[in-house]
Amino acid sequence: MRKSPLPSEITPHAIYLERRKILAQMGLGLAGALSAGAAPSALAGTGQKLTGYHPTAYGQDEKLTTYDNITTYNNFYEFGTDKEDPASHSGLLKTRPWTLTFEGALKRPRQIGVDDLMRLFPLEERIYRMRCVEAWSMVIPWVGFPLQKLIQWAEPTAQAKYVEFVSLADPAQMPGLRRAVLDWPYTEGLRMDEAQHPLTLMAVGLYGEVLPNQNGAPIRLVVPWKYGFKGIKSIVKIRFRDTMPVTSWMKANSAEYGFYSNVNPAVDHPRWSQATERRIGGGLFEARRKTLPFNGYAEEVASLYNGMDLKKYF
Ligand SMILES: Nc1nc2c(c(=O)[nH]1)N[C@H]1C(S)=C(S)[C@@H](COP(=O)(O)O)O[C@H]1N2
Ligand SMILES: [Mo]
Repeated sequence: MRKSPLPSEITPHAIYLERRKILAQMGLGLAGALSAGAAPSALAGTGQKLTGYHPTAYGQDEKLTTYDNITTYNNFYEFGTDKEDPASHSGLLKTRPWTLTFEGALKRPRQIGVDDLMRLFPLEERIYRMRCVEAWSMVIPWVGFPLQKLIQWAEPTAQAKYVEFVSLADPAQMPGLRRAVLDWPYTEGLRMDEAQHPLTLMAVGLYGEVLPNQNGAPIRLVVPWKYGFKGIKSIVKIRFRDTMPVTSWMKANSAEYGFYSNVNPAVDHPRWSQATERRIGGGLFEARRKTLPFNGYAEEVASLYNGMDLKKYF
């Protein structure tokens, strides 16, 4: 299976950070992530450990959001529009067997099961700052692999300029589909170069465990320099296209949600400011934080948008 199994069989989230510290001291390349002080979690988690994943240098020198907050304050409208709905109503989601279908501009259409996929690519842990368009943020230790690798494997043709992602839409498993809050299935998209950027992750876990359903099990997208809604959950289809996909949020309200949706404190949402954000779990008296261009990842990604008017292409 995956390379270099690590002593990562430790269960309680309470000692999670301690483990990371030990790994760092062992010289396993964990940088900057010693964000001590995340509170112990009262929740059990999925209980399914992911083993053999590599800690990486992608760490934020910031306190991790607690497991409880990450898994009970969610947006996953297929299970309802309240923040607690996904945790309460995603219990029926069946995440195995799970097949990803690849179609469109590629050498040949393909399908692969999610377990086979996880065997193909070594898993990494990456701590990313996440910023929702609703002006709140979290710091999440994801486990996954770069989308770049999956794209290489899928062998798109030169026609592929965009990648379109499609979530599962099964009313038997997803009670939120009864309401037409969005044009189901949830779809998202990236430009090919965004999709192939090394920061763009396909996540299968968090806090060292298999993703809970409410966070997009069994596999979801994570694009840390874009607003959270680009991080489409429970993906069943990936389509390579020569034209820009029209995403669910663009269909719902194209004046408020553009294709790019890069985190940009200088471009307000028409109904609220994007200049600051509230860190989830910060407590009543914690000051709002200044939102950073590209959510703090400008050094890595700003060059993708050279010469583009980011007020126009919001
Ligand atoms: N299929 C699907 N994916 C989705 C959503 C959704 O409603 N359906 N919500 C998005 C939004 S708005 C956010 S902020 C993130 C939240 O991810 P999290 O709950 O794991 O923090 O998921 C995104 N992915
Ligand atoms: Mo969001």
